[in-house]
Amino acid sequence: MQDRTYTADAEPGDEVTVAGWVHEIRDLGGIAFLILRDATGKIQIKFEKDEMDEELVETGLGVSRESVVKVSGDVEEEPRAPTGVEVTPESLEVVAPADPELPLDPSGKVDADLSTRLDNRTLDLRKDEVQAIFEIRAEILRAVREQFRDFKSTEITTPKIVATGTEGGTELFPITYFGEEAFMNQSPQLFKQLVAGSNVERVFEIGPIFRAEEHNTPRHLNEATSIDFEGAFCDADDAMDVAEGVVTAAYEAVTENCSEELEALGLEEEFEIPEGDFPRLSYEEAIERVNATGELDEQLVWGDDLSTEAEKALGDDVGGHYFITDWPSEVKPFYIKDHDDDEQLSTGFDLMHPRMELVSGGQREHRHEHLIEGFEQQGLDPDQFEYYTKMFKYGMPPHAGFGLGGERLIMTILGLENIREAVLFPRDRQRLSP
Ligand code: ATP
Ligand code: AMO
Repeated sequence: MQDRTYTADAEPGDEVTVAGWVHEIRDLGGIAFLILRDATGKIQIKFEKDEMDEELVETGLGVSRESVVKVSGDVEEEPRAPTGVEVTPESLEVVAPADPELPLDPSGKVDADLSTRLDNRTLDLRKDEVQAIFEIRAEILRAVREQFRDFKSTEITTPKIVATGTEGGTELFPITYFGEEAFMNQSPQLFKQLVAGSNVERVFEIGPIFRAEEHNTPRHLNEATSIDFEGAFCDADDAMDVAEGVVTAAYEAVTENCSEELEALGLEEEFEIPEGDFPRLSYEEAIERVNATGELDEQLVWGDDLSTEAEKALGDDVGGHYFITDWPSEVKPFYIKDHDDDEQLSTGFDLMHPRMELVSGGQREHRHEHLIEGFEQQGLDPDQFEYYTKMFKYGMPPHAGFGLGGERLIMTILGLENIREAVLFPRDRQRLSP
């Protein structure tokens, strides 16, 4: 709309046409106000009942909240108005009326539970604090992309319909692909390796992953955004450096560019960039440290995965981001390389936020014959993965990488209680629409 002025740009003395949603109507008797909201803010429209055209006053004050209206008039300074200016309307058009029975109150005066909010996302997104999450999400993804570009990585897009799983057979969504069994991809893992093994060398992808997780938790989604990196001639330490750089860049970008959004979320005071040099604990040190907290009913032994309670106890103990390195080979997937001098010990690592795991990664098994053995050890048929393994016969350099959960990053940065708050239209066991 060429003739439209954003509310934030309306200056005293201007003649404007503003368009947006009816946020509130305050009728004080002789005088009444309509607060109009658009993407840039709000503006007060003043109705002086005795001095203005009766039909205009009736239409303006009769319109239901959240209807879309277009108002033309003069902007004047008014210190008592919420933004210091107001518009005296000359004409008002109801562009799209809203049903007076709203399923959700966008002014936020009445709380709604998450499920009602997600069922009515358009109305929910009219709240400043909800919009702030998605503005920050966009800024985080921008900063992450830029950081990867600074690391000389190329953004890639890999298929989401695939023939094989990589992250454990039970978490796959099967689909039918022209009569053949296929799956929604759980991770770009094998594809990013295939590209890093060309002389493109360093790649990243920000894209959806699909996991048929049965459990309903505040930190799992069935469709999530994975932030993946893979670099040729990198080892696990290099990949950890990149992961730390990307996570830190996200915090820095939010601090620098999202002050209004942080304020809308009430976070402007407490927001902090994590201190660099995240500690790197070996798995062995990590389980010893968890056991020493005395928080667990049962002591962890070598080979155990870290339960949610164990992650929490360790997170409280460390008090910030940290890595767990050198996991037992048996708990890591076939593509993770073992240490050359100890094949019980892998190069796999996780990056942890005190509340949850953010990243998994490691150096990859790049030697063809070892890779084939790895499949067999995990009970997988290497023939099914031939499209992947055969490229390891034609000059596959050592390489390493990681996957970072995009929503987990946003959730931990903003202290959100539930991962679903970081997704516009989350997919979980109960939710397939909207
Ligand atoms: P005016 O002389 O501007 O019409 P008023 O005080 O005579 O103002 P009232 O109907 O008595 O008009 O105002 C009721 C309330 O609305 C008062 O608390 C007043 O401060 C407030 N108010 C009046 N005009 C505005 C305005 N343009 N913006 C915000 N608040 C206003
Ligand atoms: P992993 O399976 O650990 O590793 O996934 C990497 C990161 O993705 C996030 N994540 C999820 N977030 C929300 N809901 C889910 N269901 C979900 N599943 C995973 C987590 C997790 O740390 N291919 C390897 C990565 C690699 O080695 O490069 C992989 O997918 O934050």
